[in-house]
Amino acid sequence: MAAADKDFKQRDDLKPLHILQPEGVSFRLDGQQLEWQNWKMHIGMSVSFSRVDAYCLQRFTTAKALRCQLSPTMTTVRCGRCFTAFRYRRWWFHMGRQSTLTGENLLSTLESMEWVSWPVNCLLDVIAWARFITWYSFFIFHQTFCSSSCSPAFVKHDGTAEVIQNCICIHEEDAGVLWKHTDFCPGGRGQTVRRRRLVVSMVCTLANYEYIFNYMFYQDGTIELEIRMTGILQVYVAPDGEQPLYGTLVAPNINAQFHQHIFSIRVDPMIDGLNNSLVETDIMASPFPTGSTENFAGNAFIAKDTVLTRESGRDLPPPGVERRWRIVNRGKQHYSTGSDVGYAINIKSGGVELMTAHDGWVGRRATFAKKPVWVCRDVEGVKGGRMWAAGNYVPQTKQAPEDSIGEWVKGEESIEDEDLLVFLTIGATHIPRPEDWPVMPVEHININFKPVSFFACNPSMDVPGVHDPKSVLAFTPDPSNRNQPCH
Ligand SMILES: [Cu+2]
Repeated sequence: MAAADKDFKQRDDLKPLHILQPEGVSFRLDGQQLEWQNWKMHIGMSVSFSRVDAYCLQRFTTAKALRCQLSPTMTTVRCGRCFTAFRYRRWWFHMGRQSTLTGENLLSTLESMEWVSWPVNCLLDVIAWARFITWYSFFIFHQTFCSSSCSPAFVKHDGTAEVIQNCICIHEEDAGVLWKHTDFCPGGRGQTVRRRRLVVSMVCTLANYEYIFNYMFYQDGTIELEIRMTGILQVYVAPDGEQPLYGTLVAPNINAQFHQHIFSIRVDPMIDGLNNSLVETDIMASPFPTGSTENFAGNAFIAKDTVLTRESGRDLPPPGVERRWRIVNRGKQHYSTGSDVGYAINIKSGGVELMTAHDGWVGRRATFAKKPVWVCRDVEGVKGGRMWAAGNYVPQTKQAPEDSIGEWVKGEESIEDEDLLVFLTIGATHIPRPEDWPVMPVEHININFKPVSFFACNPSMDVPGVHDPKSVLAFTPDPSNRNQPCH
């Protein structure tokens, strides 16, 4: 920018912002085992298959256990333009095996990341006290896919092993208010508890984009997966006078194409045991008309649960209906509600619909993108387990491979009280803005998993409120009061 615009000047009105943890971090790391605030997990990374792999979680202060592996497995980025062979062919699996082994150079990208080892004074990607992990890779042909017990691997083009420096970052963040209440009466007492979250993150540069994966763990049992995207839009030089139908002229003669980022998130749950079921909940207006005995004011709405019985891809709801999903263990019930213990899946803020024709090249090859949720049995075949929604390999085919989600569900096997896999389709549809040029401000995709009838009550009631002496009034007419705590 500085070279192109002689008036460009970096702003100079930002004051320093430091995050301090004077007593150190609250988490402990022993090898791959990470403990923090009633969470206990194994973290791992499987670079050879391009995914941050497998967070095994266990709420170890209760009798109930949550174990869950979360892995983003695929993304397909496609462009809306369809006129020329070069453009309509231009869609791909960024995170598939082909991309990382023989295509995009994830390794060199990771090596070039400006992350430094702890303890540190200046981190460019994270402002926090952080711990970074270096993975030592081994030459492994067939990964066991369980990062809790094996080392992740990256095999270079020449077949040798590679060490990836500082590829995973762990840090804590203040995340606003955890819970708060003031008694609604004169002189009523109030209490506020701050929310803290543990963030496990990695960044990879895949061609023109940076993808930032943040796994965030909260004190109330919530898990959030956030994908952030930044980098440089895919563009081409537009002829003079062209008014693009499938893109945006982000600068003169620079056409940034419409596209989608679509991820498949593999969820391997174990909700208080191996035998789980998937419940689909439709929330809708009461079927009884306004004025009726059952709904005289017209304000009633209901939540209708359906336990899914067969392997399938699930549909988005019709207009006027909100649809949710929940993984439950029907062998364990909550002491008060009587409901099955479970974890709800919230993909509402990350949901995306495939915008191409479903019988087109993209739709036929990337079957997973056509449904928001897929559920199937977790079975081991002779060639391994069901890992990648779009297949183990990324050949240049126009059809989905045999070993992919669309084929797995065709057997329509029973999924009640079984060892399940749930695949979630999330993403973003990107209609570029001039403000995304020349480097795009970060876009967020967030989904989360929340306990439902899993804990007896709010599991974060024991988090203490903190009066932080470092929080001070921003403005005060008396400079001597500037460093006084504001509460
Ligand atoms: Cu984009």
